[in-house]
Amino acid sequence: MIGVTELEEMLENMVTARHYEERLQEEYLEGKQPAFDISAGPIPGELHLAAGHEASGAGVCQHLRDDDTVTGPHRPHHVAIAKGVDLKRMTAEIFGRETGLCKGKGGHMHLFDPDVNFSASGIIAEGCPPAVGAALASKKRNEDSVAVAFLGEGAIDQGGFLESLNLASVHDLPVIFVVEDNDWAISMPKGRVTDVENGAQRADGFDMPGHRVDHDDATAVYEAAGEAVGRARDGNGPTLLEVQVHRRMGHFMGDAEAYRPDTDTERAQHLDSIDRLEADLRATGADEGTIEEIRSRAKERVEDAIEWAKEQPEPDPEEAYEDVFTNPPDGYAETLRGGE
Ligand SMILES: Cc1ncc(C[n+]2csc(CCOP(=O)(O)OP(=O)(O)O)c2C)c(N)n1
Ligand SMILES: [Mg+2]
Repeated sequence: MIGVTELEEMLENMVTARHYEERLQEEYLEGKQPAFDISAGPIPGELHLAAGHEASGAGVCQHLRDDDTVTGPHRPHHVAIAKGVDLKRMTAEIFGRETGLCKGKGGHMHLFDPDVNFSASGIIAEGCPPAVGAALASKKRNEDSVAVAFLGEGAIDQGGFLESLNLASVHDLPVIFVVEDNDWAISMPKGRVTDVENGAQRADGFDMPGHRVDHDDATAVYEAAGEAVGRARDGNGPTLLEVQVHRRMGHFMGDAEAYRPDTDTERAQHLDSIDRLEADLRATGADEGTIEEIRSRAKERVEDAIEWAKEQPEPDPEEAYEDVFTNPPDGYAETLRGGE
């Protein structure tokens, strides 16, 4: 049974993520109009927001420690926040600043924070093999840390995902695969590309438990993830979880969503996991003051991170040639510069 502290912590992670993304949205649009110049403004490049996905990140990560590994999806902010990634350095990364998690070279999809073992990638299902690798390392070292890979329902037909399920199962590895089902892969509805309605059924072919949480209910995710993480930590192998979430916004900022029926967008905006979690918290006797305190603490943290990030220096363009390879041969940066 979930405790009040866990409910409060999950709510704080979720409202932090929601407010963070609302603020990123405002910052992102600055200078992009009228022709939507994607490279203009304080946040250059693409931006994929995860409003409506918060329950999955918060419910799963509530069970994790810093030494557990998480590989995030291409809309990574809610998971990163729940895993405890440094919010200031993550924001600096999104704003392309030198003090960002990846020195401003990764952008919002490529976050890497070794202090809490978090990474994310713009390549869908890419996080599955590294999560399996982290779980294998944990097992070989006789540790009880676990690994979690987050991916979207549109990525469950990728070879990397299916191969990862097989390796995880055959070696009984402490890894959990979390599929965030928001019904869409960009403009592609799930039913047109995937044979199963319930993605957790993919587990059946790999002899591992598969469980689907039908509503984006953080408490239900917490319960399901508790079982999966406990099983992995106790040395009993992998689990596949699928969580129904909702895409409250376009696939990325600037997506006109002409392919999406209005009723679907309205439905997603109506089903709010944050309201639902607040109701769960009230049911425990929590007063409005406690909820208000959580909300204002989250907002303050977000504002501080954004203000700090915007004051950070931009990287020297010459730096683009550094950190491209691991253990590079001498002089490689000069070769990339054109051999001068
Ligand atoms: C291997 C690979 N193929 C294609 C893409 C282009 N792409 C980016 S996001 C996306 C759809 C992802 O859908 P889903 O996995 O359901 O995640 P969601 O965006 O809905 O959260 C695609 C096809 C990619 N990034 N990586
Ligand atoms: Mg999707």
